[in-house]
Amino acid sequence: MWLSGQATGSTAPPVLAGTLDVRFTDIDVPGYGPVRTRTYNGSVPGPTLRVRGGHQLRLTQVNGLPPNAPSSGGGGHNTPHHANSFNLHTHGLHVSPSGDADNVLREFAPRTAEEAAAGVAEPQYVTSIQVPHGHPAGTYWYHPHLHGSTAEQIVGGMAGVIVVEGDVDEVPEIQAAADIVVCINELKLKDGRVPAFTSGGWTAGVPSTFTVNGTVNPTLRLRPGEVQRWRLVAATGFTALSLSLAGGDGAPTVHQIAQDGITFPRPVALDRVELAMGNRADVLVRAGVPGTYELRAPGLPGPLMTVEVAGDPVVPPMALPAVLPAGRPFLDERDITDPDADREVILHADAGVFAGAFPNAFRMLGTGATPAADPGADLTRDPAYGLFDPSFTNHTLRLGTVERWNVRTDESLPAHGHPFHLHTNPILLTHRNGVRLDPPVWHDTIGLTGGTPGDRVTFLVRYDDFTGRTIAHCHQLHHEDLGMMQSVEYVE
Ligand SMILES: [Cu+2]
Repeated sequence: MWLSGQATGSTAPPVLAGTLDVRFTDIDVPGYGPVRTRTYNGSVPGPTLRVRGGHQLRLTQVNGLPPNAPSSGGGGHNTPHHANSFNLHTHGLHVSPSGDADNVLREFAPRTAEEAAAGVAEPQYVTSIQVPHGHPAGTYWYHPHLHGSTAEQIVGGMAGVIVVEGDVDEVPEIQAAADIVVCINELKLKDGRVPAFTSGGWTAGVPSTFTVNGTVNPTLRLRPGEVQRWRLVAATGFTALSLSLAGGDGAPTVHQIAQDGITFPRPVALDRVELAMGNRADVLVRAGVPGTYELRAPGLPGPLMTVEVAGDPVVPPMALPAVLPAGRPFLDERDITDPDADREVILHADAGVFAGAFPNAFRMLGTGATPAADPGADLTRDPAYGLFDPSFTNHTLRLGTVERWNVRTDESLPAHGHPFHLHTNPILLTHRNGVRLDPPVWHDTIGLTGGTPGDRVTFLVRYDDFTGRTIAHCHQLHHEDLGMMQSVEYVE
């Protein structure tokens, strides 16, 4: 086991400690070839971390990357910078965003050139996270989240899965099913390298290579009548996935049992599993007719995974559960603390407005937008308006209150999806384009596709347990690095 539990006395919580070593590594990506990239512990994805509510997760991170280059790209903090600094985000976990916990405002810098030349040891940084008792059991993930370097690092494969174990695992039908992590990484590679992120055209100019658990199109086998539990993780930065199992009428059936780590009240049969960048879905896959099937998504160059149904049938066929231990009670509109104080967020891009290598402005407007540099000037060319400013608080959120947010995209370009992600507290999607979801669905990231300006979602959220400063942002990682991000502060 990579993580080791330590007995720390009768009253202290178990500590799960481990090291994440980050450096450039030569790896082989089966189906692609040799790659030199920044990794966690020499693999893509990084190790899967398994924890339970009440555990403390203590991760020592070594920064073995080369010194940062002097700032390139010609821009300020809303252009890519510090490609060899990172930090750690535990995406979806309801844990503290402060101190040395899930704090994305820290920077884990590498040695300077002078320190490296002098033989100073590689720096180490500790992330220490107390997972609350009763934390929803399910599938989460971790990745670096330093503003300015997030995209370049994640598309090199710096991402891994966190499994929170708990009640849902004890459901007999789920306990009987093989527990399989399906971590989908979207790598941006040219000649086996992630090109330095030096222009706005970078994302379009470099094709995406999709891997599942580090391999292009691996094969997974099920027996007829077998049920497997797949933990689907969209560790992608640019592409939303509309997943289906192709290959004919006999393809395995798919029932979703959780979204973004939070278990549903009952399984939901689906033809497609929609995953925006950052989303997870736990599904029960039941195989029937022998054959070869493919996990596919439109727009991808090939299948993500081949699924072979073969071998002796399981007799009798394995069952699906009828009900599940719902991961979190729903909120409803009667819980809203101040019905006249909805928050509005508009994801808005102004194309071709700046000089230099990054001409597009990816803004977050609406309630609490970052103020314009000059309110009297042309806002479409404003280098500040609606862009991330770490010194400005866009949203002050009071613990114990329930609020409604309306998030809309203005995006006319199909390639520009803008998934909305709030840190620290889960968000309950209640409406898409004014149509109520029944039942509503807990998320941490809600997809809004491009090409349909005016698309909007409504969610409810209660701010619980943790004070501190953190962020809300677009999970298209290029947009986020370019400033499509806001500061939120959770206060008593
Ligand atoms: Cu975006």
